Amino acid sequence: MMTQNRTTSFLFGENVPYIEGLYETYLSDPSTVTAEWRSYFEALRGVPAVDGSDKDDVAHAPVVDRFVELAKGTHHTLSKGDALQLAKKQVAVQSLIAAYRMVGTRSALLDPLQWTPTAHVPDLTPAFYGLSATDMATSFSTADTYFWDRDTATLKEIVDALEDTYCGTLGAEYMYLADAAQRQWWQMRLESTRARPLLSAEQRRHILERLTAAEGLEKYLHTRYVGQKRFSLEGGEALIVLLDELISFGSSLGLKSVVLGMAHRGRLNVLVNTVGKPPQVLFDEFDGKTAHLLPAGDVKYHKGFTGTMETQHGPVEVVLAFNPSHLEIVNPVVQGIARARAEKLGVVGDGAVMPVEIHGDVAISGQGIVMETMNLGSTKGHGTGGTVHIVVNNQIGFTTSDPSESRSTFYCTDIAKMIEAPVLHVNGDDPEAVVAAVRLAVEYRATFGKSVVIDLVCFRRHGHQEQDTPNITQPLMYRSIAGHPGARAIYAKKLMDDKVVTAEEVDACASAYREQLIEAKAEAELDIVSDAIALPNASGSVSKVVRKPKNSVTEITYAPPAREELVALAHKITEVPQDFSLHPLVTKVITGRREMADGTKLLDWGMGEHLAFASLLASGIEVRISGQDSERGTFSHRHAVLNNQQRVARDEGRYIPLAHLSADQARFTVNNSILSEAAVLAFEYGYSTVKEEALVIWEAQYGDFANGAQVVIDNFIVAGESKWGQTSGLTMFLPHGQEGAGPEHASARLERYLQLCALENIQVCQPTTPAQIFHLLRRQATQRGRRPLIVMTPKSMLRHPEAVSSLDQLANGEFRAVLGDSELKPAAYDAIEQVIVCSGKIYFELLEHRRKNGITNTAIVRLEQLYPFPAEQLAAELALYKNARAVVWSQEEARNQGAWKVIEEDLRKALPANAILRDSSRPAMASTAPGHPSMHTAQQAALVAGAFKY
Ligand SMILES: Cc1ncc(C[n+]2csc(CCOP(=O)(O)OP(=O)(O)O)c2C)c(N)n1
Repeated sequence: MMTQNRTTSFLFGENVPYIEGLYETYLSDPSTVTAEWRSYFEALRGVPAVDGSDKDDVAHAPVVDRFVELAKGTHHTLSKGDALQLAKKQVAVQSLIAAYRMVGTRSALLDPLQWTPTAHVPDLTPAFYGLSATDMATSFSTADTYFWDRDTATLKEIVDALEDTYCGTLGAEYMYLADAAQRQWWQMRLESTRARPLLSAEQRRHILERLTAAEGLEKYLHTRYVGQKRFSLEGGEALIVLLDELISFGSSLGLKSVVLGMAHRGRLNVLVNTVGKPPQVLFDEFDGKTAHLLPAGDVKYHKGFTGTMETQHGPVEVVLAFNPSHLEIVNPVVQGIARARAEKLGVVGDGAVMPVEIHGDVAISGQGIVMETMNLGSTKGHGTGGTVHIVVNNQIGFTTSDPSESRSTFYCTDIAKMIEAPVLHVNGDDPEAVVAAVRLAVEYRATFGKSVVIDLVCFRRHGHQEQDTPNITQPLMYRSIAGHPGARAIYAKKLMDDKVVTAEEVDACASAYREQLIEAKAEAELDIVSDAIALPNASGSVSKVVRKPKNSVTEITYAPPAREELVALAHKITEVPQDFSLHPLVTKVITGRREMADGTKLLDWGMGEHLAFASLLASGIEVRISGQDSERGTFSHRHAVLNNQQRVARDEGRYIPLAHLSADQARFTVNNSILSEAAVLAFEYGYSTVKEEALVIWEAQYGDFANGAQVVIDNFIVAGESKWGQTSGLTMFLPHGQEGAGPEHASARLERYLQLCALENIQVCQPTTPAQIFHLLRRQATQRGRRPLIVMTPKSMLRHPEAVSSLDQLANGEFRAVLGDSELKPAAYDAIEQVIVCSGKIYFELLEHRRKNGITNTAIVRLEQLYPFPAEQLAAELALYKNARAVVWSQEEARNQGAWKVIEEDLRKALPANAILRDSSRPAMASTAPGHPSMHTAQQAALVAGAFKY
């Protein structure tokens, strides 16, 4: 109620818009305001019109000024209660705006099938905040917090704008971003445009053309290859529009390269319509005409390809990574490829290389690797400047369509909130909204270097694959799908209604695409497709040469550095900056290394490794190591990073000797990584496929923890070359050895790696001296044919007094797959009645036993490489012992584990004439090692003694 002669003025700034609005309402219909307001406004009628006419004044400024004048006097003022009421309403409006920003997407029109009922969201109704229908015409302030071209708007206008912006076919979730600048960025971008893109007629025709291509390819394949699996994209054709816009719009912001990872769904379509794989090649694959160039090969919907898309702003390279069937596991591989490519192009951190992960709605919410990879994405050693995640959300996963079966989150994308990635949900039937979403996503990433998600809500026209009958389990959903005309038809109609295209042009577009395919098919039938183009590798180049497995990966193409060079490097890596305060334990390590450099002390494992790295770096070969504690080393042997104990800030006082060898040395990177084996190993694998020239090492804390990354080992590391021709020189360090520390810290599961060996796909080694690890790493970095290297690495042996080498052994030797008995003189050979063959740390225990017991009839030979099995070298070594009647394989692993069962046949072939073969192992176990230290000790003693029994 307005009363006169009150001293409290309502004319404080916040009320001005309200009164302005009320004044406008009064001007259009004086009866709609209360009598008091009416008389109040009438009092203002004497105010001259702005244009000097005698018309009613509709300009606001003079009115406001007049209010102020009035307020200064004792005329009309608003009662305290009314002022409060007005303030409350403005707050209510602000709350409503905030709710739309927060949860508006819950009532957005996202589902092309309208299968999910649109939610009633109470906090999106004005009534929830005490606003009523009579408030709809009232004006409120929209200044500052609302990105619109006006400072005031009626409540109705505000609600309409919010509905358009947040509840149309594009829903946005970003309010959980902690950074206010980023939230405002989204508000500005979305609200100022009502979340619609500005598109010319030409751009709209282009969208129709892309939808036509997406649908056209599937239809063509459907009729040509009836019943053949292709994992059709139909229902999600907008993906092709999305990717097209991602690349072309991205290019306008400096994008140079896109690395895509995706599963089966729509992959053939993306290969042809986005990446540029010639359809002829695809037809050859369907026709089973592709030459068997690789030992195994793979199905067509796992294949990768590299192409270039020409855009207005220049070419963009598009890489689709090879992937196995195992859903989502390609994500970290894509990250590794992207990081390595960015480093190669010298553009890390500027967004020019963009990883794009395409997920299924059921897979993204089910597979843990999604979270692990997201967690990797912004770390120092593994960051890629933001990933664009796209979910082809067809609302079904094989036969599972009810979210109550497939997830516990509201949206399938909710995992992305963990990394505060904004999520744009968009209806796949509205390709223009898809374009809006992708532009926002790409610009956001380019601006903030952060990840972003596009949830493309669509459907799956056919079964999981084309032999599947989806109606069995989803009758209702598939009735709805049967009546859906498809995104292309819907958009074509829209453009026809808008007079952007004619019906004839729509038909002509479809025929033109089909004609292209028909021509390509004819070409494929003439067999003029080159096989070579089917084999691009992840480095982005199309490999024309298909490698056949080599005969030997032990071929050495390097000479070790001369002793003086090694000594110089050894000194260099022990230099510490002035005023740098080392921890006493590190001082001891560095002092020890100096003595090794001076030749007054034999080299330990840490020094062997360090000198391998240093010598490679000095000769221009990059070295990169990642693992959970790789800087120091889990067992404190490496100390690749020195930490100033007087450090005053978190990011200072670190010194990396290996990075300070010389100005022209290669890059050295050591990363303490996130605590994920699968994601980091897969990342390093992807990285290594691009940086073929580098020594890339992934290190497990204990070897057995790599079992969480088994899928990476099975599907990429051991099989990538056989399936895809994708080579990698990745090295895995797996601490291994029975030391009484319990079941989970004992075994790197050597047997598993050996079981995965074939066609010289990998190398499995277990070196026992610093010189051997030195030469092995150098061999790995310099040998011609790159193959992954699996190294069983030491724990206690890191400090074993006998596991030492001289500088000469580094300067003169080479890696030896078999080490003969170094304690025996040739004169003693004839007395040898049995030869123990072993691998790894058990050697030192056998040696000790032999010495302690004065045994003279037994030789001990070390197998330092288990695969490729050094058959000739071992046979030659064993043949030295003419009188040997038994060869004993000694291992500390249980009999059903370790190397024994896998190499038994190889050992047998290397036996000298008349010798028998037996083993001395730990008894077969279901676990890897005893949990009781006393049981470990007893078993260890028995298996060592058992090896000498004759
Ligand atoms: C790790 C893993 N588990 C199971 C499967 C078998 N599989 C293949 S596709 C699929 C459903 C995936 O659903 P979604 O992620 O929604 O993708 P869509 O097929 O619907 O596109 C399943 C379970 C697999 N390939 N990988």
